[in-house]
Amino acid sequence: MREGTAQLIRREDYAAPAFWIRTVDLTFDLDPAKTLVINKMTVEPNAEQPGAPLRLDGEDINLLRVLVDGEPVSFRTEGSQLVLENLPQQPFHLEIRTTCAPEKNTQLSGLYTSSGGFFTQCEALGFRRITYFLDRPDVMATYKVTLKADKLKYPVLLSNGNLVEEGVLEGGKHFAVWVDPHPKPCYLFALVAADLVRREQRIRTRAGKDHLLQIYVRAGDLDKTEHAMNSLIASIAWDEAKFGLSLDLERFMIVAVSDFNMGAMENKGLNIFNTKFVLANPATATDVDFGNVESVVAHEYFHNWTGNRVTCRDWFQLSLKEGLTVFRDQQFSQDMAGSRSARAVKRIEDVRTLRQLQFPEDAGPMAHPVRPDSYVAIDNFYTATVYEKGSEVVRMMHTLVGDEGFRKGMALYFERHDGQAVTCDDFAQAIADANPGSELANRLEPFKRWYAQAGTPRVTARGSYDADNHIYTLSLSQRSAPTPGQPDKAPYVIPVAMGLVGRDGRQINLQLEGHLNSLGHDTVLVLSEPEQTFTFVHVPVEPVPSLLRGFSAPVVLEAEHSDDALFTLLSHDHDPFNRWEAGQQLALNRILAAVRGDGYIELDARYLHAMREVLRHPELDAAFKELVLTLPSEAYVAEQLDVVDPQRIHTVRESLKRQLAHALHEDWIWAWEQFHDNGAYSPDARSAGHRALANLALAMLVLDGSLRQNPIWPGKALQRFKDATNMTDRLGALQALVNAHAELAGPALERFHAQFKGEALVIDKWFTLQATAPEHDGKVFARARALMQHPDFTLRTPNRARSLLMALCQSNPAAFHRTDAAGYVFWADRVIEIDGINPQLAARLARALDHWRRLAEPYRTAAREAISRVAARPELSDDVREIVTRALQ
Ligand code: 0A1
Ligand code: ZN
Repeated sequence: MREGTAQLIRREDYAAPAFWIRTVDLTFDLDPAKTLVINKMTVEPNAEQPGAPLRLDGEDINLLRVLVDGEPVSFRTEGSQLVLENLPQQPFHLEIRTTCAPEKNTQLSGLYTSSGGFFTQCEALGFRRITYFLDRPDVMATYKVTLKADKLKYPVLLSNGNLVEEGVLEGGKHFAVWVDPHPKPCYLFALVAADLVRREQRIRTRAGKDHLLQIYVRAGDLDKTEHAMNSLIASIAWDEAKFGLSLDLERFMIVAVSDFNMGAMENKGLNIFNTKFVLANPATATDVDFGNVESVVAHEYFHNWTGNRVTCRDWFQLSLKEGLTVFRDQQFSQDMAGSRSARAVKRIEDVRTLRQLQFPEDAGPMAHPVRPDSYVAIDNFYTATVYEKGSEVVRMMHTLVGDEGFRKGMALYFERHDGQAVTCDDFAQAIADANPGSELANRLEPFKRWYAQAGTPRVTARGSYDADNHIYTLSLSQRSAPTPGQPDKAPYVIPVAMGLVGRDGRQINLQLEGHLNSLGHDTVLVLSEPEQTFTFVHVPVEPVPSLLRGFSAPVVLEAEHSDDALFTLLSHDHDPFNRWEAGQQLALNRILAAVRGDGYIELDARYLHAMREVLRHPELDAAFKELVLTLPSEAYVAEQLDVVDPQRIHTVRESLKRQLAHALHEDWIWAWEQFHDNGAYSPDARSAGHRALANLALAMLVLDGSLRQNPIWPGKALQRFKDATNMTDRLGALQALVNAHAELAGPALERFHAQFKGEALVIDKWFTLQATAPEHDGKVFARARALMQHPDFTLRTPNRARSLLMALCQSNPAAFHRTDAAGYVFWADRVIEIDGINPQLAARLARALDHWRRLAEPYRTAAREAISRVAARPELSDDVREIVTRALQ
């Protein structure tokens, strides 16, 4: 275990390395218990730091010998580093032999075994667990890799680049030699040795080059690879068409592994994926899974340019590749979705994720800038802030320079930096320089505060209408609360996309005072001061402002719209995002009033009428309707409150859901009838939308039926569950029963388990479904705790551990936050237990209590005690130590 050293690493301490490693020749003699690694490097002293010692990183590996230009040399170790002094001042050969024990590597960082095969994960600091190295992204080398292993057990031997040789060895072994011509940082190194089968396809790209695409999986999973292959082909075409970026490898491989800490990894030419994000067929994967596979395949593929060809100078720049690549995968998925409305649905989903994960992060003890200033364990900084907020920062640049300007900016970025390890500043500079005179170029320095300052800014809008002169004045102001280590904030540059909507729904022409030209119906205001006023002339009627269209900046907007204004936007706004937003705001206002008041809520006829109108609307897409009719999550409601009582929020939200289920009964039946029969399965956005709305309708009908002891809809759901021909419908029906606590849920769950016992990803769903059911008399918590003892449960497979524990502790506030503190006791025990196995996973779970300070009593005190109990353990990993220390600060 990486333990105890707990050194704070600071961005301002960055210094170039004292040596460069130019070439690496690695030989692996693969054995689960003891793998021999021979690492031959050519090393070049950095002329700017003559005489400095060479300090190589290593972790959990046994050093056998060190040779410089073929001769043994003396060395010392300092902590986990190997230190060599008095080295030649010219380029020299360095050979290091080590061994490691892949089968004991339960952290899943470095070289490890999974289902009897060998796999690697090197980002961020895994390569040092394979061999001694300058384990930092600004050291780039070309790699030649020789793999030797038992031929029967490990028939497939893969590494980065191109296969140049293979053959048999004595003793039943075989070998393969791979050469990657592209210099890369060691975090992009990968190897796989396993018994796998593959789907492959040859393609010719627009650029006229031929490529071989391969997806490797375990035998039995081949029928789940078609969607990933299609997604890969579409990604390749998109990057060529959109940015002129072509695949630079003859061969591009994806390998699926069931033990993996994250989603997937962009190793050069050899992407390694969590099975969850590559395997999908209609029988075992839902529409959401299909969407995730598409976007993760695209994400990893897009990294080939944004991450691999141009990489990060240091890990503080992580968002350079992650924010940009998330932005690219989100744009890609929108393009794949097609229609304007389907694009908006994707945008709404992305914003929902941002608000659910990133906004709370920005408001808690782990708040950090998109480009952090310091860290203890870099693994803790693969966060929603670096990824999702990072993507929003790139999106704002895109908004400020336009689509064509952004394309030019990307071209300049690659022209300047291809083959280099660079910083977030370099990226922003390239986009700005390619667009002289743009709002971004004119305000680049203040814009970059988005990289430097943590916290979610709040924008307040106030409008006033002068009916006599037809003038509408909009005042926008911004403020940002202090975050850990950052008491004061300078103003941000905030693009506010907007329009003005008449009460009758008409779009109002926009013309700013003092400007001759009309701006049409849509414009982007740039708020860069603490407060600014925008005056619109020739406004014929009092408008409702539609602000932050498409969610043009990652801020909290306080528009203080009246119900009237919100109903106007919900029915008439031309921006689908703001239409959805108005519906959410209407629900949120009602929930908050009840939570702050006496806890009682009775839905008003006007709200119900508006929801009915949306549900029955002849033109709106089913997917959009489903989003509007889904209430804001408990987590999002909690976000709005200074003191959070999770049980109270749950009670209020559940009550609202029941009323919506009951009051719209006939309409839900109508929706079910309309959308439940989809014919043959296709994962396209339109069919998926129909399934989503049908499933919501079914859930509402089962909920209402269960409450009224009417067995009709629970019975129909059970039938649907049995007859379903795809996982989306099957799981939807099962979830309707489970979430309504219907009697039929028990037998259905058993049947589901029996039917899918061989399908690990489906069994994960089975655990999650039970752990995320709405809490009811403590039954859900009790059930989840009992499931720990289920024979299929293990803490060693991250997907399985997450399927139960993250589901309970992160995604089910009312089951987790209990007045008797049993949830927190359970949490602390699991964090400690998992930390001994897999610190990265433990640290993720540890974050479930980030927000303890905002909890009401008795939760607050009990949560603090649980965190303190974890923090008091002397043998914690740095990963968990960093999380609990920050939480208690
Ligand atoms: N770069 C990957 C994410 C990733 C990070 C760390 C990992 O192991 C600890 C694995 C994957 C991505 O953005 O997809
Ligand atoms: Zn990424």
